[in-house]
Amino acid sequence: MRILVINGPNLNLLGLREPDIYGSQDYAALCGLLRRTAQQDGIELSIFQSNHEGDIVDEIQKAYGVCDGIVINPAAYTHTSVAILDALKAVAIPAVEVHISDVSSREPFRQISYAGMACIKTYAGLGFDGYVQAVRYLEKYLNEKKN
Ligand code: CA2
Repeated sequence: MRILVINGPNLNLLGLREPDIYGSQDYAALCGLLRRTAQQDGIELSIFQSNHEGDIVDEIQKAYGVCDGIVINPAAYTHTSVAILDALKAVAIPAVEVHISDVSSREPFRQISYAGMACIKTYAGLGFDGYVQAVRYLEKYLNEKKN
């Protein structure tokens, strides 16, 4: 099983500021957690981060026919990007949306998620653990689909 994790703009700076919202661990710690999860579960996992909308669209397109599932935190593009929504719909790879913070209790402009409209599930407000839960949800979903 191959799962691709995509992180959007500024998530590479995790740990630098706003620890009350995003925690104090850095991006390398998030990648380490994801790699350990993949090793424990015996899955192939790749991680991609970009600050550029088009690069995220390209990565989603490249996953077509290669990856079984996508975990995506589009960060600020969550609330603006129809292009990422369309790419997720175009490849039709089961995708799970993750947000470190509880976006539902934040500013009004964070209440819309375009990418979420193409996702089978959303985890928000669970910190880094939301990514682990998203990977595990996808594993279960894909295994059940196989049988
Ligand atoms: O809660 C999340 O995971 C978000 O996707 C994070 C985005 C935000 O725009 C979304 O509304 C919710 C922002 C990521 C910015 O990360 C930072 C990294 C270092 C310092 C400050 C912010």
